Amino acid sequence: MRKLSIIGMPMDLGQMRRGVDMGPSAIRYAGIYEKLKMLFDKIHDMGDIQIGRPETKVDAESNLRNLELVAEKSELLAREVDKIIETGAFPLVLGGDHSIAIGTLAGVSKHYKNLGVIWYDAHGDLNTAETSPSGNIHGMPLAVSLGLGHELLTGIGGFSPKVKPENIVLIGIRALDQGEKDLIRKLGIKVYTMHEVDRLGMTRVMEETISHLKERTDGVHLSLDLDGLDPVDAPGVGTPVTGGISYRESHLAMEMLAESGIVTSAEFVEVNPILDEKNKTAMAAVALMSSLLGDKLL
Ligand code: 4U7
Ligand code: MN
Ligand code: MN
Ligand code: MN
Repeated sequence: MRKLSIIGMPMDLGQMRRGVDMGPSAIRYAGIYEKLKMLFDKIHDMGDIQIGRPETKVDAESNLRNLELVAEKSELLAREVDKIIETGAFPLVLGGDHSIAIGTLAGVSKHYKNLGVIWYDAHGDLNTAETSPSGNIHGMPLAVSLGLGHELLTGIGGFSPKVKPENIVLIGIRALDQGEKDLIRKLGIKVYTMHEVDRLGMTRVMEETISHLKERTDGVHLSLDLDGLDPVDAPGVGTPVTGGISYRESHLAMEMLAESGIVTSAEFVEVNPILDEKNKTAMAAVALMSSLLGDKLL
């Protein structure tokens, strides 16, 4: 029996723009249940993790915004994702800003010795407190999952690291900070920037990504930041960067992942309905989810 569990993580503590906490609600409103129900025998929408939202507090020592709350709430998400996998369902997490990936990956990676991660994003999200220009934790989740960063974050779930550098593939990248570039070179992380997407085409990018991960991983998590798409197709995001992946290319990527059967969990993050145009970005997210989970045009 094919089961899906949906969980909302309405957390906006990892960055400074309000509104991304309404992401799960906007994605549900875009028809997630209707679109996905024919693809599964059973869908369980678990609702949202309770976040609450006191005013922002900057950690005096590390300069990280909302450090303690992000850590506390990530722990809750990790536990829920862990439980979903134990029930045999596919976990689909709705963000929230990208700091939620810290919790998702903590929950998922408990179940895989060699978890693969596809990071579909304009950004690398590979900053630490030392390299971050902003102090915003949504620019750090991939570094945290590699075991780099504040121990309150890397220690979530009780173990670290969650993922090995050779099991990560970044796609759609076009805005890296210097510290992120240095880290990518140092660890030899596989990155398809927009240059490679343009040059090779999305077909080849996905063929290479899939064969790379198939060889070495026992499960693959897709972390899809809607700002990986071009702002024309996904305007409702907090940190848009022009020159992104198109809606059609993104569908192709999801369809190829569906065909490969390698993806074992997913999250769709950074949908900000306040900045959106008539819920366009949430609707794109739902359409991409349905391609990823096996919907076909014919
Ligand atoms: B997102 C940034 F400096 N790199 O660290 C930072 F440009 O989850 C942006 O990908 C991070 O949207 C963007 O603050 C995080 C900045
Ligand atoms: Mn991004
Ligand atoms: Mn991101
Ligand atoms: Mn963003």
